[in-house]
Amino acid sequence: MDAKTKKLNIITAIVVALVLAITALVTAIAVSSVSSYYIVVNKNGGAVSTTRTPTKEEVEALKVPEGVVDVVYDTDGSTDDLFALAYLLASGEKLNCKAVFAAPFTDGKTYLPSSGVQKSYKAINGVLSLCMRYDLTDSVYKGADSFLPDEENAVDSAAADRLIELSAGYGGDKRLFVVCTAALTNVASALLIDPTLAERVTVVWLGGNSFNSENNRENNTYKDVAAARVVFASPVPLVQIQCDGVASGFYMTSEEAERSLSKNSAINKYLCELVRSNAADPYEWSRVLWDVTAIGWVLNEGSRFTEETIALAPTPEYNDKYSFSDNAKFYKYVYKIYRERLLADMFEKLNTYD
Ligand SMILES: [Ca+2]
Repeated sequence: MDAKTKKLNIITAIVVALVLAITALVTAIAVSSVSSYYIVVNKNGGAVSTTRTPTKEEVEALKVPEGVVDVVYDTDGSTDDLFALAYLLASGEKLNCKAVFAAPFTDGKTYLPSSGVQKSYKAINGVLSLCMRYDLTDSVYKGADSFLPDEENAVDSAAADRLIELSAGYGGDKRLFVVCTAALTNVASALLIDPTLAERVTVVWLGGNSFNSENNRENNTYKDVAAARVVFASPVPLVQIQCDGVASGFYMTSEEAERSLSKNSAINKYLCELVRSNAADPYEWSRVLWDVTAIGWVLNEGSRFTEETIALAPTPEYNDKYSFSDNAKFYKYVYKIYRERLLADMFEKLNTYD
């Protein structure tokens, strides 16, 4: 073999090696981009996969926001909501609370959504007062006094109107974050009144159960399935923190509350008393602070509190299951909560109140 042939062989070998390496790399990227967006559901409604990938804009809109962001909080004022509200208001380094919306609910003592919204409104104002956030007194709005009648008609309310009004200055990279830890009635109504709202806000919702739960019969879902369906079908960027199987791991014991809420402030005393008085029996040592996880997500820079993934959005069905379609939008769901880290941040923030 002469020197020229030897050189040619070496060049050929390098080119072949490069082509093989590039092929392997392209295949790896293709495989990872496909498998990243699979959803596999064992129990709660079926399974779906897709070869579509989200656009850059979709991925950006679903990211935990960087820097200080404006938020509104839509809440039904139960015990965990009030922890979440006090935590949100103490997170001013990151979250600028523009408004709080009272959401409708019903339970064993509250038979009508219209009564529920009044109770939510009262509970929100009680926490604002204990947190001495009198600057927000005029920023609390009552939501819908009934759940959606169907998927086409909104229930008008001061909250829905205010959300649309507030969203005017947002869009593109600067979104208004709508954190909802209740039935999605107010958010869905605002989207039905003004579908362009989807271009200006990102919705973070605590609701629905995990895909491997037996069913999707979860309080924030089944009270207003129509509202959930409107929001999941809308192009609005959506982050779901699922309840059973995900947020259910974010529990706090009474002992942890008593020991860690060490500052003797009015809000800490109130929250501790709520935990004590809501315990059904003396052996109810812990309670789940579901709604705090939704505030945790907006504070989740560097994935310090939650782990999440982009997937095809499911559709909440009226039969308490999810269904799936390859045509669905991409959304984000949380599959893991770092309990101690989130609890520690919440306790530290709550201990800043005088
Ligand atoms: Ca709630």
